[in-house]
Amino acid sequence: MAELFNYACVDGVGIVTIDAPPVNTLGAATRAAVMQAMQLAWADDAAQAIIIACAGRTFFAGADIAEFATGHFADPDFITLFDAIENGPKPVIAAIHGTALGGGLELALHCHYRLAVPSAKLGLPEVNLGILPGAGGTQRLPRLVGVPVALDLITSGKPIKAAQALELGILDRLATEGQLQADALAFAKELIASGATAPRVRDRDDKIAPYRGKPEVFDAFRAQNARAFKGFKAPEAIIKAVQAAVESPNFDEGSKREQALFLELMNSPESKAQRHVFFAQRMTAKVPDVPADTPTRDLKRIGVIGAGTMGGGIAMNFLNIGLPVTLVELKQDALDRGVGVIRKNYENSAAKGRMTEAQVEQRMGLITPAIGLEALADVDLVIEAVFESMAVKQDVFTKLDAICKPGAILASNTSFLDLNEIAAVTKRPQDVIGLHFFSPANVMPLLEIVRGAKTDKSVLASALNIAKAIGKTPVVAGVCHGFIANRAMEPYMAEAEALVLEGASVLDIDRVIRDYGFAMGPFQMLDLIGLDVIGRDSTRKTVMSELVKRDRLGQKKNGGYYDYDAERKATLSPVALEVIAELAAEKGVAQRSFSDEELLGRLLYPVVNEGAKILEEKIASRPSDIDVALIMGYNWPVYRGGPMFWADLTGLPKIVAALRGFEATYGARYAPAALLVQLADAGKGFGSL
Ligand code: 3H9
Repeated sequence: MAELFNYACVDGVGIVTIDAPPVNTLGAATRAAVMQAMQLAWADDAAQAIIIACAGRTFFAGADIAEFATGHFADPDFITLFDAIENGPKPVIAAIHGTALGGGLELALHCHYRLAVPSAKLGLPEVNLGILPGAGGTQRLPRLVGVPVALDLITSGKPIKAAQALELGILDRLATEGQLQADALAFAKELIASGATAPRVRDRDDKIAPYRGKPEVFDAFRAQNARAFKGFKAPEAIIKAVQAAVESPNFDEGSKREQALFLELMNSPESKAQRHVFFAQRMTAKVPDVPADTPTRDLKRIGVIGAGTMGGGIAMNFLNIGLPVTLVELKQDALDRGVGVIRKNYENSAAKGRMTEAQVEQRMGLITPAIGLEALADVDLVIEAVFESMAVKQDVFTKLDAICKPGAILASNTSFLDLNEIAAVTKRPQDVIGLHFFSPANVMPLLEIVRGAKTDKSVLASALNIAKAIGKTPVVAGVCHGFIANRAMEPYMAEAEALVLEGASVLDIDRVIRDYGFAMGPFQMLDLIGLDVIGRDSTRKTVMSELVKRDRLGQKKNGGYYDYDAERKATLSPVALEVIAELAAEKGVAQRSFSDEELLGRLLYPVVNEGAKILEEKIASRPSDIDVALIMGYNWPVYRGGPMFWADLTGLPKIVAALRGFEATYGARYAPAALLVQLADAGKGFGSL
């Protein structure tokens, strides 16, 4: 254990330095190291005050999230350790750099003084893991910052900068950047010289007293955030814990309440799902046969073909990180319009105070608008966002092959087409890759990276790098129709259509999906994106294609499945009902009613089944990549953990049985995938893969 901490006494100050790379998580071994180092400091007669700091890139990043799965915390547990620090015989100063998060910040709140460098960030992000700060954070933070700020910080989980933490009273002072240790030492010596005591945050009452006997403060906060908190358990538990900090007869009672609420959350399916997502998101960039030291290409100049909604959104990602973009269109008016939309987007952000006018101009200045692909001769990465047609894309790639410099990466934003066929028209298929952005491309956090049969590993590694640089979560997919996210969700949309023809109500389907946790049901979503986006080119006669024929394009024109009033309030459309009835009669589909459970199974089990096929075909490297793709690309509710994680919680035998039932009634398209059956028979889940 010695290597996890260092203890030294300098000028009468005991300095405890913890070194648990990469991010100093407070797992059992780190907690033991902190305890051991503190005992040395307490016992050291020369040390009159103590500094706790961390080596490496950050102060403690919080509890070790993997430890939650064990259901308990090994000795010394958080409370024992933190109480010992708080009640110890000498004043303790937390010296913070990097990020003090979760249990890391809670440790600092048990120290008697806190200072941080300006670049440090502090936060209690536990809510993102479906839990609450269970090591005293909900009881101590309100005592420093008051109830409204504490509620806001803990339920949002958003870290704040050191300057704000100082202003709010979380920090006692700021250190000079790069001089944390020297400034902490000077601070400690000042404290010693002035005979300062060891004040405990738990003894403070001034900031919470004004909220005592005022349940309306908590009720108002609950009501204001009802929409954002819907479906999540942690925010409500956080509100209760903070309320307990205010209302409990003494500090220990409040702490007990925090503990009880924490344990409840830790064992909830929602938290298990969110913890799964935390690790899943960090796994996606790890591609089994592409080691971390794979050489990458320097991508300094970007080309984007197509200045429409997609191309413009893609371009903004690179402008945002200061990379110059050559934006190419066929015609001047389309180019002008595209550049104008980008400017408008930035100006809207500036109007909301998210960026300055100077930043708007700086980003706009990075665009080189151009007519014709010849302008792309010296870009390092070109992404085409032209019309989704194989002939059009092949034509573009044939030209790019002739124009672009050797070593340039040629990327397609195709969402369904065969990347290998696109690559085959070039003499450099190794440089061709798919970069599938989700609309709006400057907002949605997912980037599907499509690896062609001949894509070079360095090209893939470079794509993973650039994804990180623009702040997207990459998920690597093999080549197939729709790749991971669109392919997995195709059965869901198909089921929604099939179900209404069988007599299920549009309203019920949308409600069941919202109750599951999606922000909107499939029909609400179609109305929002526009029925023509998918329905115009449908080769089959569907409810959607029939609505499009009647010029009902959704919210943007005449309504779709719903009618919309001036305030965009939706009511079920009689026209849609008529179309559904006509089509069902024409196809001779028998009508019946459905329970909510049945609807949910019909809508979502086929997604799980498609996910299993995606794994069988090695389109995705691991089940958790599918979860991430659907959470980040389709807003699958994060507290369900994605379809594959949810399937494991539901139980694969149940899903297989349901699919077999559908197969018997409706046909072979429901047949459970071999992998799904195999796992269910073996009593295993996708998590075992
Ligand atoms: C908590 O504290 C509960 C308390 O209230 C106590 C209750 C009793 N645990 O993100 P990165 C791994 S809850 C386990 O790529 P960055 C991560 O998986 C916790 N592992 O680096 C990755 O592993 P790998 C509250 C963790 O520089 C590696 O470290 N705290 C943890 O981009 C590097 O991570 C949080 O929620 C962890 N806590 O970002 C903070 N943290 O290399 C979570 C990281 O094998 N962490 N790992 O893939 C973060 O937000 C970021 O990691 C951080 C660094 C900003 C610190």
